[in-house]
Amino acid sequence: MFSETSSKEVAAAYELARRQYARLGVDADAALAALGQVPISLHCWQGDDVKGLETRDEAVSGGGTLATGNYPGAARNGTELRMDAERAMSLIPGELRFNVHACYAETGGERVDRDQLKPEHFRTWMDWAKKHNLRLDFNGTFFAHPLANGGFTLSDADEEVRAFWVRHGIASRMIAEAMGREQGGPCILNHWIPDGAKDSPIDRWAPRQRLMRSLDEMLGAPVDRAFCLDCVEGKLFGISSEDFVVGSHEFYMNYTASRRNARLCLDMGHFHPTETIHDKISAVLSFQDGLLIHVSRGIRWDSDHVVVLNDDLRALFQEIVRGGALDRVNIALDYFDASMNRVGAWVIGTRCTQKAILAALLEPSARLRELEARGDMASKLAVLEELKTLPLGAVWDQYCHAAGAPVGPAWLNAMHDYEEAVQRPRAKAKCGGGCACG
Ligand code: RNT
Ligand code: ZN
Repeated sequence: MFSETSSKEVAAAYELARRQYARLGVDADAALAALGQVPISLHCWQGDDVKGLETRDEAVSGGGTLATGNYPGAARNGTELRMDAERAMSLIPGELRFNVHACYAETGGERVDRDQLKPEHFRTWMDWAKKHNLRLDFNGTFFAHPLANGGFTLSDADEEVRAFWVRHGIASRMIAEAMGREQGGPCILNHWIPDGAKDSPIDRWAPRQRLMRSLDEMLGAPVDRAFCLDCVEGKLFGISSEDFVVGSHEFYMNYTASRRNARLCLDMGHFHPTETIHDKISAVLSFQDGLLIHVSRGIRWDSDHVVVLNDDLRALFQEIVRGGALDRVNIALDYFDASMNRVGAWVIGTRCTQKAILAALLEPSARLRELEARGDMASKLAVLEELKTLPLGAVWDQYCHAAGAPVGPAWLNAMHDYEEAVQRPRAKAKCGGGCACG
């Protein structure tokens, strides 16, 4: 058991911290208010290791997405998934959105293929979101399907396969539009496709031409952009697409810049292993209106480890905050770890993302810019170093406390109780209900 921090303790530590930040010209109250305006989109797929809710007999490929680990207690159906997400969200302060993938459709046992999906198959998600005052985001699922097993979807040479996935893309857009309409604001719809080749394809050209055509068809379908905000996510490589990915970063950079009907999504794990995305923010936003960020953590490859407060994450939000671009980025989590309690994984990654944003908001960026412009590099560096040891934690605790979320590690008590009462018993039962196994 981790003991709770008293309100008095939180307030006293915050008061001291506030004064320390003020000495550097930082208004901690303003930073907290700004953090409260930044929604983070929680991804449904951490709760069940990207399995989805479809029933199928065929073996399907995850298209390079791979959750490893077998910690007990993963959600086995939509009801459990929502329940777990609720538990996680109760342990996180601030505004949250919820990100649903098309393979989490609930069709009441009926087999509905991906190109036939309709808003009604996400009715439960939409009602749940409304009840919990959450806005939804959405994703087409272009993997884990027999027609994706060949390694290609929107760029497949087989016209039937390509057309199927275009229909799926359009169906996803209609669903996102319906979600957006219902919530009175845009649903961020991300399209990621796994298409690529394991080994040196002779023809890298034709698949890219086909992808371009498919995207034009998909994104040309009449959908109200006030409610459905399309994004496209590039990647460097995946398992089984080590040599060639059709939808590479450069492909989508050029696609979004020339067509202007979709935004770019930058996933922190989708570049060369030592390449980070913070330097790309100002480059992209100099030309484009907005950007979707997939907050993730790769270790040696696109491993989608649970996000922690590391230098990459801090640098990313420093760039966004220094550029005054918080309102031009959408922040969505994208990782999946099956080797730990999934509620814990959600909470850790979300709270760390918020901490990184807070750390960036607690920088005296105007003063730092001025020091740099004056050529006073020693002062700039010294202030940056001073900031590293200022009490970020005390300001964060104040944020949690004010939002009614647990302070410090006390949230782990709730996670453990939930694991004992709800998640562990799942490992003993064959099924959580809602399926045909009886
Ligand atoms: C895969 C992409 C993609 C997925 C989700 C599940 O490499 O990052 O965003 O992780 O759509
Ligand atoms: Zn991603």
